[in-house]
Amino acid sequence: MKAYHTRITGAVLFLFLALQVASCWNPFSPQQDKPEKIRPLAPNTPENVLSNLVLAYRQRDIELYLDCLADDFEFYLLDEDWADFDGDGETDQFWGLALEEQFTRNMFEQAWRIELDDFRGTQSITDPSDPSGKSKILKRSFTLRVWETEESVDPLPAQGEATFTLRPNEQGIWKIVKWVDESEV
Ligand SMILES: [Ca+2]
Repeated sequence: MKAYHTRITGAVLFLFLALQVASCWNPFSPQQDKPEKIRPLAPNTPENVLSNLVLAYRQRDIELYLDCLADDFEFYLLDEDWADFDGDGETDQFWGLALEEQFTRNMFEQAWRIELDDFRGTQSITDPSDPSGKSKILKRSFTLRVWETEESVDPLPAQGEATFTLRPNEQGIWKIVKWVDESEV
């Protein structure tokens, strides 16, 4: 599990697995450390959507989080993180929106404290694989810290790089269609 602790994937998965077996968890615990609500930005640029993604983490707002993701969203894992996440007996190199929602909802609902710094980086290029020429690829680095419980002295740190592909719809609303974990191992 050690490698898991260095990346966003790991923090999410570790919490998901650890809390699945924690039978004493109280879903109505008022002790979670939640910040005040801030309004999200209009999702009319790729950069605004990534800002909203960070805000969703900070506010544990699963609805805002899902608003940032396209219906055909895919999260691609590092090779060493490949595993059978959906239990069909086949190793998965990525997962889709349903598992992303499950893992993230679990973390938002159960972690004691979540801190995600602003993404670092400004690169934005046109996605050469999109025949419409509209999709953009943004590479960013991030630092996430997750405390599992109030008693957790040290957070589960996740630092790394991610490449996001975003696509606008006909109304000019941007969503993330692909998130590739590019973290150094
Ligand atoms: Ca599978």
